[in-house]
Formats: sequence, structure tokens, C-alpha cells
Amino acid sequence: MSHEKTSQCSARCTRRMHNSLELFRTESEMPFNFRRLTVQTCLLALLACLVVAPAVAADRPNILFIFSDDHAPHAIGAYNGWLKEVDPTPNIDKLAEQGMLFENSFCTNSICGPSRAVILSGKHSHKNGFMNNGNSFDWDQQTFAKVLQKSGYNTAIYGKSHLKGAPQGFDDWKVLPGQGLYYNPDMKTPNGMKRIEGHCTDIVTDLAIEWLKEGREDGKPFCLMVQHKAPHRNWMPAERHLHLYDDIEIPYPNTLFDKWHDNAPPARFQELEIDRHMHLNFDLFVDLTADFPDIEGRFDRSAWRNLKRMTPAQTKAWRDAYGPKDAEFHKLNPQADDLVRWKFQRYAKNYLRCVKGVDESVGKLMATLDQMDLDDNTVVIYSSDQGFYIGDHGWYDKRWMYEESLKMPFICKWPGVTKPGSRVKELIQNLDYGETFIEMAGAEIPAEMQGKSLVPLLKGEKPDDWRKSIYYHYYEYPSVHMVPRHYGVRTEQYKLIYFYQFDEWEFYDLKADPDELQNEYENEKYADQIAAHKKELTRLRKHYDDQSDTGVMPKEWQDEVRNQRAAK
Ligand code: SGN
Ligand code: CA
Repeated sequence: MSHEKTSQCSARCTRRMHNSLELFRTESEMPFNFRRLTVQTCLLALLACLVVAPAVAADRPNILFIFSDDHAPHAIGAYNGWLKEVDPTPNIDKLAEQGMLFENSFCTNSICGPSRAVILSGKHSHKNGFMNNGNSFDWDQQTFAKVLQKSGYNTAIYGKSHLKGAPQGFDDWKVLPGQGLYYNPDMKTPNGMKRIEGHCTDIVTDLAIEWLKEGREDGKPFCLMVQHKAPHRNWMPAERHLHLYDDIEIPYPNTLFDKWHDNAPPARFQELEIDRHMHLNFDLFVDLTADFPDIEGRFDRSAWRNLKRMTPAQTKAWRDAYGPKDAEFHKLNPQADDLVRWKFQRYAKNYLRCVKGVDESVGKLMATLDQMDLDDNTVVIYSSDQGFYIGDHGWYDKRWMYEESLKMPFICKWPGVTKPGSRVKELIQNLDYGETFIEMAGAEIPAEMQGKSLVPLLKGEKPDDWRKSIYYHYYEYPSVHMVPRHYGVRTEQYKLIYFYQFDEWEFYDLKADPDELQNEYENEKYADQIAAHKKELTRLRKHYDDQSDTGVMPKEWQDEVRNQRAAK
């Protein structure tokens, strides 16, 4: 008997027992013999349940966690951001229509590896030890995957892990080494490295579907993590999406030409501007060989290396798509703000083309669950490791505690539990995912985990004691994109950020200034709020026991960094 069927049977059996007992309002109203009979029936039923133990396990929902890389909520139609009119994600929007969307979903540390480590461990970066991408995850620590596996779940992970080492807690895995490649990537498997032909998003989707159909163990609930590389830099779309959006102009963000006059100095000393730091060839694949004959050697990194791994057919499709566009670019020769707008269009289109691949993957996975009759007992989650700047503030990349990169999508369809089309405003974090999955599985949440299970919210409850603030801490500095270390607190309406190495503060009123263009730290009007948020920040740092080094750096160090950055 398949585990779905046994679970239905055990549910029916329990229901019948309930019904017979409900005939009598109290036990004392039952005739004596019937009471004995009922006790016997109960014991027999209990015994039967023990004999078909997997049936009890199968009552627990399957979990399909679809997770992408750098997919900002404002690039999802259902989140109603400024890219909605492009209609970037019909399948993810459908998932939101069928399930619950969390409007205030945040990461704890806006960067890839750390976000994944937080999800697996249920602990902040300073506790799980993976504070920046340079770290290696200690797979020996407790994770939600291990808890699920131990409690009888069949577990698998495919795609980007970015945690180094061999995954633990998974019955099967195939992961990209490091960032992985878009075209014809290598994949690390329990049996060594394997090169797989095709586009990474499709490969990861197919591996997941293959496991659903043939790989998993019958009789066990499953937890399947499908972790896409897309839409991570260098935004390389699948062949079939190379011409998508050719005929439209992507709308521009309000803050494309932000000059960060109001931010504390760190925001002005970064390296993630479309204008100055996004490279025409490396990031946007513009053919510059006429200008730089030695270009192959000079840009022997990610996208360039990947272009060299393409099959002749892939190369042809690529050249056919970008060749004419590049010729037009050289003819137009845009300058200054026009060049920023041109780069933005090429970037946003490629980013959204990659998003399209992820959205199609969601559609395909949902259809597979449906075909396999698994849809009624499978929780489907869509999320991404952090948000992203799609030209917002003139930037790409993430890392900051500003809204666009602090926010993560979190959409969950739990059949029979989440109300279709519902939206939740409570503040949640990736810190809560592991605890949520464990509660869904009916297992015990390890005491060391620091998040809160979202199950009550998913059930539509509004717990009075739900958190009113979230804690954030970013560490990777100095490093690519040069976003300084900072920690902070965000509440429903306000955000306080401390760039501790530079001893600089920022405070935003998100209601009056949703784009965070007005740092109110010096504004007397907000003195009480700032003091209250400082107090809350101290409380959170104590609560989560963040004892990492947050010292102010010596003045000479600060000046040196400032001067270096100003010179760039
Ligand atoms: C790479 C990217 C960066 C990106 C980091 C971290 N450069 O270094 O743009 O910020 O990864 O991204 S690339 O040239 O290799 O694309 S993360 O998602 O892995 O944290
Ligand atoms: Ca990422």
C-alpha cells in the first residue's frame, strides 16, 4: 500500500473512533459493556496503528522547498512591486493565490552562504559559525534536515548549497561546487563530480522531479530542497529565454539615480553601482573585442569562462541573441545617465529572464506533484536567500540592511491549512524556516534553535506575543562590493542601523520614507524612537547572544578606507 493510501486509512480509522465516542456526551453515560468494548476497540486500534507505524509518519506533510538565489520580492508579481507590470512570475503568483504570502519576511544576514546556514541550523550566523561566504559550514552541527531525517523523513537537496563540504542530513544530494555555472555545470554528488549538459535551472528541476518519481523511498514523507542558482550574477538566461522582453522597456526604479547624500558615509563607499561597477563585458556580455583585443585573458572569470563551456548550438543561440544587440549598442554609444539606463535595461532583462526560468521550474514542480497525486499532502514553499537591488539606489547585489536586500520572498501553500490568497504582516525571518519544518513534521524543535515556528501564522492565528522586531548582522568586509559591516533592528515602521567599524548610525521612518532616502538619525523629532530602538537593539543582541567583535576601528583605519574609496 502506498504511504498516501495508508495515511488515509489511519485517518479514517481515527475518525470512526471519534464518531462512536461522540454518541455519548460523557463516559459515564455509556453502558458498561460498551465502555469495555470501546476500551478494547481503542487498544486494538492503537495496536493496529503501531503495526502500520509508517502510516502515522505519512500523515505528516511532505515538504517541497523551492529556493532561488538573489530573487528579490519586488521581482515577484504577487509582491506588487514596481516590476509587477512585467508579469515576471505567473507560476509563483499562482502559488501565492493558492497559499499564504508573507509581506514582512527578512533575512538575518543578506548574503548567500550565511542565509542558507541560518535556515539549516535555525541559528543566527554568530551561532552557526558561517558568518560570511569565506567560511565553511560545520556540517556536524544540528540542522533541521537531520531532525527531519531522524524522525522518518526522506530528505534530498539539489542545486546550490554554497556551504562547502558534503551535505549531511540528506539521503540524496547533488550540489553545485561553489557558485556553480549556468551552462553545462559540474555537480558534486555522493559519487564524485559530474558534468551535466543543459541550463542549471532546468537541470536542478529535472533532478528534483527524477527523485520525486524514482528516487525517494516509498512509505516515508519527504523533504525536498530545490535550490536554484538563478537569478544570481552573472545573469545568464536559458536559450529559450534569450529573446524574452526584447520588445519592451523594463520600468525604472524611482531611486536609479540616488546619490546617497543622506546615508551615512559607508553607503557612499561601496562598489555595487550599475554606473561605476557593473562591467559591460563581464556582467552584461557586451562584445568589446574591438576595443580590447586581449579581452579573453582579461575577463577569465565566471560568465566568460562559462561561455567557453557552451556547446556549439548554445554558443550560436547566444551570439544570435546578443550579436545584433551589441551592434546596436556600439552604434548608439550611450554616455553618462543614458549609459546607466542602457546597462540597467540589459541587466534587468537578463535578471528577469533568469527569474522566468525559476518561475517555470515552480510550475513544473507543481504540475509534477499534481500528476503524482502528491499535491494534497505536500507543503510547497517558495523563497530566496535574500533580496536584491535591481537598479534600486543605482545598485545591483545585496548585503545591506536596506529594504530591497533585507526582504526575502516567503510564500507557502499548505493544503488544508493555509487560507488561499492570504497575506501575513507579522515579521518573520529565515531563522524561522527550520523550526517551521520541524513542527510540520511533528518532531521536537532543538532548544538551541533561535527562530520561531511559523506554524501558528500558517494556521491563520495571530499570536499576541509574536515578535515586534528583527535583528540583523552583516559581516563580510572588506570584500567584493565593499559593503561595510553593520547590525541593526527593524520594527514595523522603523529601522536603526549601526555601521560599527565606522561608528556611523542611520535611522529610517519606513512609513514616511519607504525608499530610505532620508536618514533621520540627527532629527530631534525621532529622538525618542531612536532611543527606544537602541534599547531594543541591545536587548536583541543579548537575547541572541551575539558576542562577535563589533569594535569601532581606529581613526587611521577609517580614514584610510574613506580616502581609498573616495579616490575610486
Ligand atoms: C560573487 C559575485 C558577487 C556576489 C558574491 C556573493 N561575483 O563573488 O557579485 O556578491 O558572489 O554572492 S561573480 O562575479 O562571481 O558573479 S552570493 O549570492 O554567493 O552570496
Ligand atoms: Ca544570494
